[in-house]
Amino acid sequence: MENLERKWWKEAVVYQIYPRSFMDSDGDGIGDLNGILSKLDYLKELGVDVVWLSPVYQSPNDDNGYDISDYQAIMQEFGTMEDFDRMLKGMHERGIRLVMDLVVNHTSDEHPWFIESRSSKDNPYRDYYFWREGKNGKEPNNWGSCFSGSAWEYDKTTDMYYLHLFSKKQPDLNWDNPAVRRDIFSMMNWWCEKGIDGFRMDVISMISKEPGLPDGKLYPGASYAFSGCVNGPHVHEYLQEMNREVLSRYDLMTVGECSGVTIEEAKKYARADGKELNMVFQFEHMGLDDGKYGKWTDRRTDLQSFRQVMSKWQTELEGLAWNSLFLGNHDQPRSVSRFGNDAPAFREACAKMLATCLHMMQGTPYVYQGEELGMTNCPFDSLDEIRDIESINAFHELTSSGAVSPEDMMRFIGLRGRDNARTPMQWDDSKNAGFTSGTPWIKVNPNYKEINAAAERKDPDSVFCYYQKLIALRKREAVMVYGSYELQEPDSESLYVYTRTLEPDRLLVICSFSETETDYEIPAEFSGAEILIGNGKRTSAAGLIRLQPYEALVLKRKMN
Ligand code: TEU
Repeated sequence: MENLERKWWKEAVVYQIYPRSFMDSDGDGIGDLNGILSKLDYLKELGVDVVWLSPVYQSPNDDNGYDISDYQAIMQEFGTMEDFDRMLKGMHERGIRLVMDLVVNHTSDEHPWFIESRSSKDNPYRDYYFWREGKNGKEPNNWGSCFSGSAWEYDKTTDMYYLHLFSKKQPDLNWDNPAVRRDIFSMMNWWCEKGIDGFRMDVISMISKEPGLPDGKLYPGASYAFSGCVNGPHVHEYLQEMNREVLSRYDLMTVGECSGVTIEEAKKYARADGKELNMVFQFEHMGLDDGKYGKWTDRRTDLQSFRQVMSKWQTELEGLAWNSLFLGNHDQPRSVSRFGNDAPAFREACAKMLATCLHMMQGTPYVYQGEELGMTNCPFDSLDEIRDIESINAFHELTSSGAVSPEDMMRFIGLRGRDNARTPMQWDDSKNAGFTSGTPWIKVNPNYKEINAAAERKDPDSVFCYYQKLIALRKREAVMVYGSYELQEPDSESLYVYTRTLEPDRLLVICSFSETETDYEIPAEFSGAEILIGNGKRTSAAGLIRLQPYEALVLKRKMN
């Protein structure tokens, strides 16, 4: 089977760092590169193989670095290029590879390309972006921005509009222009020559726009339509070109952030023949708790649909493309709060159970900073505590139209807002959780006295030590990486059970999503089998067992 081909990036565990919130070395309240350098031994101790670093390039920070004004310079708040080189060296010395965030669907409006582009209609950079005339005194089409409002901004210099699928300070690059592709590929080669080990590609599924930029379907009551700019007509062609011009020249790990990706599309982006990317982030399991106003709701993901979606991706990509496994990142709420139960009585068991459920699947697992501590969502008391442009814009849009009350909206932001993942990393129980000696740029989660790295590193029963074991296990057990997945108990109301098989090894993974005890009959073939890992006190498992709330248990047997 093709995906059984051994690759380092299949065997790796990736750790995502959101630099603004990881560690501040100079007391300005903002995390930085020297802060990361000072914590590399922590990452080594955890055992991760790869760091994915969210953007550290020069940026006016309208969207915390996802709006880049210079791709080849480091954001001043984060340090200098020398700091970067030292950090990269420090990672490599510890056997950790570095994957950089590549944000090339758009630039900042302060990028020199855009400054040129907006200056006149005949500027050589004009076609680096999408400029269109207004229609009847309105925007050129009905597309909405992912961050609320229209996707078009009027610019009086030339009396035309430019496209921005995200904030108006993030104009979309025109990938149909060969000069844009050439400049991006040359910038990527420059980073590769520096010795980085890969790219996580921001909204790469959105780079190719439908010719003519046609209106989208407008739903009743909505002011703007979905642009439909995902998996556009030339996206695969452009990625294959990128692969030829850049990726194939180095030994890299590449992962495309592909909102709106279907299984069929994922098979193209991440095809085992390696013509495009190694893997994609798909978002189907991230949308199961959406409601009428998208993510702004208090709906929760139910086990049935979660299991069905995860299983579909597990089985349908098998042998054809490779999965990325994640339950959280800098855009999502904390996984233990969202998919589990962060009440003190359950939090630790639940964080360990979710980690087991994810890391035992086929694909490359991602740990988002603090997830290895079981960090939770943050109680935000008012809009002034929110820093995220998406949440702030959505608050104004949905409350001013009367669609959602301010109280409900704050509650939804508390459940689903991106800032939940962006509160400072909780290092210890000293002031500001040991993140900064200054004033943190965003609220510190008040639970840092109980939940922090210093305490967990000392406690063998902690979430941190459990992650350590899980990561170490992956190095020893090829079946965790390459085994094929098969769902068991598809109708169970509280258990997610599956097997992994790579002859002669077979694993049975049992995860309870219930806050009460659940009885389960271990299948005969696994009765009495070795316990590989589990979050309970159990030393053996045979016949009928009573699972504790949120128990996880992995059994291993040898086939004859
Ligand atoms: O996110 C892409 C994306 O689709 C987001 O709109 C995401 O769905 C949303 O944040 C979830 O609510 C990427 C980055 O990860 C994000 O941080 C950036 O803001 C965005 O692109 C623009 O660069």
